[in-house]
Amino acid sequence: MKKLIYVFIIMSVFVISMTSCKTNDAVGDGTETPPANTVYIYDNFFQPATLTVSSPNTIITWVNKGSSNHTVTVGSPNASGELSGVLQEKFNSGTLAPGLSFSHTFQWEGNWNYYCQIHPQMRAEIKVKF
Ligand SMILES: [Cu+2]
Repeated sequence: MKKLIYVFIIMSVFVISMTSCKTNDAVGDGTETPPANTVYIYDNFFQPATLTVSSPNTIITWVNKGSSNHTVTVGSPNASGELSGVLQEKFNSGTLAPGLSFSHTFQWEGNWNYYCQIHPQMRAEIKVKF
């Protein structure tokens, strides 16, 4: 009987610690809708994946809502053919720690692909059409 009680206590502690892990999440859960002209960075995707800009000099802000470092880097990691338009819009946030943000002003029309240098599978796009 004593053994059973110990097992119950250990299991309770385990369940409680699992639960607190879930609630100990100060970062976004990926379900929040970003405000206008804002992209949320999660682990490991951009939200929204495609953002459309329709007026010149629009400032887009990326906010790292994840728990890992990320970057916002124009271009595509392994498709050199897609880099032709990047002469106009150049941006690279460098390493963005959780909670940090980065902004870029778009002045040129185009479909600007970008990705995360730390997680090259993270890709998204800003579509600029005036
Ligand atoms: Cu990343």
